[in-house]
Amino acid sequence: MAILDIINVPDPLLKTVSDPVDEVDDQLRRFMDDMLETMYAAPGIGLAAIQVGVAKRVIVLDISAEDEENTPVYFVNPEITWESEEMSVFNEGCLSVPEHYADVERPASVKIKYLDYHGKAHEEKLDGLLATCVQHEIDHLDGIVFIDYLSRLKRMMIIKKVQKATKDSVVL
Ligand code: GNR
Ligand code: NI
Repeated sequence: MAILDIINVPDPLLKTVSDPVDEVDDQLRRFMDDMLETMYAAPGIGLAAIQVGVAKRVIVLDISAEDEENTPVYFVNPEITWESEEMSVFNEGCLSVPEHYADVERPASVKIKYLDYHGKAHEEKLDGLLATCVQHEIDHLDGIVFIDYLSRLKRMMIIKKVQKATKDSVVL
């Protein structure tokens, strides 16, 4: 297992549309294990492969509370097959936009089709935080970061602050 480096905005890789996975094999499972370890270490509740620089349609999530047992979930080639008309607003953050949060409105429930850790196909309806988080992660697979939903001015301000914070944290 390994902790991988997470890239930040405005890294152009975050605009990449990731490629579907052909086969869920041991090599991919090892990569998903590394993604999960990286997500827990960050700490975060979700991670898309492109955030560690790999343009594959893979996401990992764990929305369990700190005092609960870990419940990792893996989604390979996830596709939204249905969205509720009902919307919900959530104050989102992103490991690639450290220390910045903003309200984002998304469908409150979605149905998604995906392959699991073993390559088995599923289709499930998700609500609440899980629905929000999966949509945030699938956006990453399509090159979209939550700040893309904000005004250009707000987005530019956040990107500048993230750039400055990352520069300041470099120990010379
Ligand atoms: O850790 C994360 N928290 C979070 C909070 C609200 C909505 C979405 C998220 S996902 C984020 C981790 C991340 O950047 N995933 O891409
Ligand atoms: Ni994110």
